[in-house]
Amino acid sequence: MTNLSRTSLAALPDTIARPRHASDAIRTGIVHFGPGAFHRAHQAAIVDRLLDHDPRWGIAAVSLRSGGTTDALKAQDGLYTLAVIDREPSMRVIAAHSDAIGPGEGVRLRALLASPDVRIATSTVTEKGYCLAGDGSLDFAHPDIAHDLKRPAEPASVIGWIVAGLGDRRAAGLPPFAMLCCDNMTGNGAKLRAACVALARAQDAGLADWIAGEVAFPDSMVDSITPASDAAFLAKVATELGVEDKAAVQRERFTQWVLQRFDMADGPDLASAGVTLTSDVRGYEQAKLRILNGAHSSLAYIGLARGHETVFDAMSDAALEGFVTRLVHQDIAASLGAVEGLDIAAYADAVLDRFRNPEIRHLLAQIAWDGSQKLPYRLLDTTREALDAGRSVDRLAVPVAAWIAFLRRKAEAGEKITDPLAETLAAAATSGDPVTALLAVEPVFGARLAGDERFRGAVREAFQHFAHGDVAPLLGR
Ligand code: CS2
Repeated sequence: MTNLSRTSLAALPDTIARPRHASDAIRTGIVHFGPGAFHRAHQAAIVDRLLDHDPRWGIAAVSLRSGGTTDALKAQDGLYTLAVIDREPSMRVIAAHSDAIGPGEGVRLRALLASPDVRIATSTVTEKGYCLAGDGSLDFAHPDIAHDLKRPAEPASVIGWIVAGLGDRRAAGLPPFAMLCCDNMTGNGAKLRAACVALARAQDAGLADWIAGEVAFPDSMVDSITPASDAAFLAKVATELGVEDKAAVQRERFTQWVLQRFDMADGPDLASAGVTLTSDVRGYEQAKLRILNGAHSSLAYIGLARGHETVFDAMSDAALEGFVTRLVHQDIAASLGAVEGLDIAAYADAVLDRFRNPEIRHLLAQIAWDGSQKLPYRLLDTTREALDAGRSVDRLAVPVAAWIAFLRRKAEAGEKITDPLAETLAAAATSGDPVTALLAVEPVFGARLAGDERFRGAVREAFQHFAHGDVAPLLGR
């Protein structure tokens, strides 16, 4: 079967929506680190709309680690299919990528980051990709950061690349690019700024000051449920298109990008493509992380213990659905202050409703990845604030205990999990007292939670239920 490409585009069936803009007019204005499924389904789909009326913002997709996606994009002239999975499914070809840079193409990446046409860089490298320590600051003990300090001209980390790129621009007298972090972290822009300034400071104080003073790192909230593209999905796309598409992605219809307003003379009109620009994104960011992602991780760890496979399956388990609904409305909502323009209860209901979409097969196992990186933002900040305010943590302890039980099951079965702390977690989970050993993992729980007797007691008690396969009483809370 031939590939999707500019040549095969014309022969696609009429049911597949084609790009509205002429791809030969597109110039590269954005460099994106981490062109995984989420980026291709979310940001690139929005930029594709922007390109309809402004050709300056084509995206160069950069993969620092594995070349699978960038190779597919190169072979397909940057084109791929976005399938919106809904009661009325639809498919559309996205043509937002004007370039693709894989591992080993550092010279080209360096040149691109220094191009005057490139005025924005963006990233979706997942939480662990930023090499942050438990307190959210740059982890100088991380092997990639240690490497970047020794060889700043050939960085390994995304932080190293951003700093090198900004350093070249400063040396050339060019204005910096704006750096937009699009990962699920509280204060994502501020964290990325602090990390870049810290790395630069260790190399060149002048560059660190310039980055701190001149570079925009707006915070953002990104949202769209994007299940991984499995073989069955890719086969379905090939059947619909009549050509093969190795970079196809699927997502729900709902999509949202709330971005802190930043100054850029003659910049892109992102609002015209559907981005919400606001002066204060923190409230949205926190509500989304704690409600949507907090509920997701809870469904994942508790749902896997109950033998479920997908988010839809877990939401069809009445006891679990009831538990998560109370967790979200009572415990998580109580931790959120008022957010201008957002009705928290209605937002929570809308999120839970999105989880009930029967067309979406979103694997709990996918959400369960990288728990050590996700839980702090998703559930543990909420828990710490509940303790500080004297509220109960009995329900909040349940997903934490479920995570510990998940780690123990996996370690006992000899299955390696996807998590940068996998080895530490497996050793703790199989120790004689897994709750104490896990709560002592400092980058995840920090001293405050690890030392709190109420929290420890609640997690210990909930964990016993998971260990004895007696989860039902917990879900009645
Ligand atoms: C999910 C997120 O995989 C996960 O951990 O919770 O990818 C979630 O689907 C997105 O943040 C939704 O916007």
